[in-house]
Amino acid sequence: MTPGSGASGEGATLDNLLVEERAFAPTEEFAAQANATAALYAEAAADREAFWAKQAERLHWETRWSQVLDWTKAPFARWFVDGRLNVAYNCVDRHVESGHGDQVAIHWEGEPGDTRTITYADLKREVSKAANALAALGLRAGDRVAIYMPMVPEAIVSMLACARLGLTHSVVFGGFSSEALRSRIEDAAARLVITTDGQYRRGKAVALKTAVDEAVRHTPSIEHVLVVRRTGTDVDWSDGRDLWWHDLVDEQSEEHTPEAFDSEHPLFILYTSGTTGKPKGILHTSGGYLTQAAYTHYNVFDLKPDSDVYWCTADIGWVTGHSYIVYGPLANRATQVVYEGTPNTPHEGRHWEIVQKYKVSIYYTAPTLIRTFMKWGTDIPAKYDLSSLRVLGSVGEPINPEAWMWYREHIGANQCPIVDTWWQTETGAIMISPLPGVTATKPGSAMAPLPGIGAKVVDDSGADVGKGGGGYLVLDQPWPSMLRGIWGDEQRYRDTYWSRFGEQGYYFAGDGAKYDADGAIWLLGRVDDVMNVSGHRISTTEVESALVSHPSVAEAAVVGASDPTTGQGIVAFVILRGDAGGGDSVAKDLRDHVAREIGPIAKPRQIMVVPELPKTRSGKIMRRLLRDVAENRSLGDVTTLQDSSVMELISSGLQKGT
Ligand code: 6R9
Repeated sequence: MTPGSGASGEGATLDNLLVEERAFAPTEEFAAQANATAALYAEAAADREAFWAKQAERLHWETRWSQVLDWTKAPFARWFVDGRLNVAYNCVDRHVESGHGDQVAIHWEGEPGDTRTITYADLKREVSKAANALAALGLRAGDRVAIYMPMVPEAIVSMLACARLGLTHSVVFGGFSSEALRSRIEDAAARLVITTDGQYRRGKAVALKTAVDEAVRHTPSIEHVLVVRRTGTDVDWSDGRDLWWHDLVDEQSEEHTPEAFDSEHPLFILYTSGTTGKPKGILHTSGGYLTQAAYTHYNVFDLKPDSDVYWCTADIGWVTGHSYIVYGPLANRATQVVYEGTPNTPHEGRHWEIVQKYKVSIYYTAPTLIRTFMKWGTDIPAKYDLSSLRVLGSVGEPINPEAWMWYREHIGANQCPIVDTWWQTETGAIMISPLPGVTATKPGSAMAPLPGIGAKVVDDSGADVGKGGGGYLVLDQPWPSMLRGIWGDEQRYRDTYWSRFGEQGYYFAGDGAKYDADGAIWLLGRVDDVMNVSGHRISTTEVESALVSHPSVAEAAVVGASDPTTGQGIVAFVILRGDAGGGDSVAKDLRDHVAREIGPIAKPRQIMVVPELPKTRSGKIMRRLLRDVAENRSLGDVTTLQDSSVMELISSGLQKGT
């Protein structure tokens, strides 16, 4: 945390921050058909454990639990104690057994335009064959498997095959380097890596297996590399170690009997880049995780398995892909679109073309992409028939009210409820979100904890700040899909999440938040993104929202740079819209605009017009690097940047005096 980031602390908060008077009540029509009702809140409040037990009933349990929650060894939770289930059976087989084998599970759209239609019966055959193949390699329940693949159906099949056998998967995003893969394989001591020969990126086939070859040279725990042929790219081959998917998996039997595992059996490890040090292997288990993934997916997206076409644009390399492409939707028998490629390949209307083609009704994406769509222009979505859409979702960072309104108007035709869903890799599933059909939404607010979830905003001492107050977001009750630890590092788990408010026993999420006058929750970004200017706390998000609300600005990133007078000074990096003029007057206009929107205290000290912003592969702006630029330092570690040339572009542009 930066000095003085005590989010509630001494400095006066600005009264006019985030004054948002627009609210959108659900339509009667939507409410009448909604899965969720207001009664859920009361039910969960009356008896939380009974409420979660009821949610767990949506799954098939081989053996029922004897106890809903064991929290006696806090912060290590056990949910649905002694219950036994098979996660893959719940996501696949039971839908076939209930007569839905012919329902499409996945409409897969490859980047080059090739497609595959996979029904639940197909999925059952594919997962069974893959499970037989992994078992034939000698893998046994509890072993770890690394999955390093683009968004091909075999990636999902691989995850489910692991779940079916009780193997713990560790999916590593296909855009990560071989070094990132190596350190993750090593940390988890994985025995197998599943990969592809290559992957498509912006219309080009690029090698992927080469990165695996490099990584496994240093990871003796790996016995085999299983390779799916995707691009036809030439690969080096290590006989005995390397195996083609089509040789090994295709010849397997389509029959495989799933075994039930303990509710707390490890399902997956997913590494998150901590702010410092080595990535944390976040551990999730089976019964509680699947219960909350399914419950939230059903209620937050209002999923109707018989009629909806759902599309989550995330990659399976991120937690959103785990919970809202694989486990939640498949547990709920969704029909979904899975898209392999980038949103502007081969053209900037690709997403809307896909929505039109498959009549997508639920669309879940990230604010960074929404702002990119804004930058590309409203005429692009306007060319497509988006009338099938009925629910829109957002995840990953606070969504600026401006982007929220654009999403509502230009994608949702002012008809669709928008669910801004706050959660983390660590929480496993959505925690704070409106319920469509129930909640009146405010643009930019995630609104309230879901039924069954306890979240609040507290000050430094752990006291609830109350309406109108700001501070730290904490989770004050254990939840079924909570992380069960950091792989191999119990102490780091305690230190990172449970020591900050140890006395109260709260989980520290690392996000700043505030309640508005009505008690709605507004996420303000990570606490290390909260600036302190002359004793006033100002969130980078709030200034960014103000900037983006100016007609000339397409995207903005704000950092607090150290300042001898004010502690921190606000430095803004902005990308202008195509039709906006540059020049000195723009910087002045924008500074005045922010002063008008928020208050003179929030006026950026400096505005830098840049062609691009540095982002991680999951689309988060790397403020750390911008802070380096703002403070005239040499750049820190750039290895997690999606595109490492961005920083050169920014620096060279600034030297030219733009
Ligand atoms: C699901 C995911 C978690 C961090 C989290 C917060 C930010 C996610 C948000 C949001 C505001 C939302 N975040 N959703 N902030 N509003 N709706 O993104 O997981 O990659 O672990 O990131 O992302 O800062 O702490 P993960």
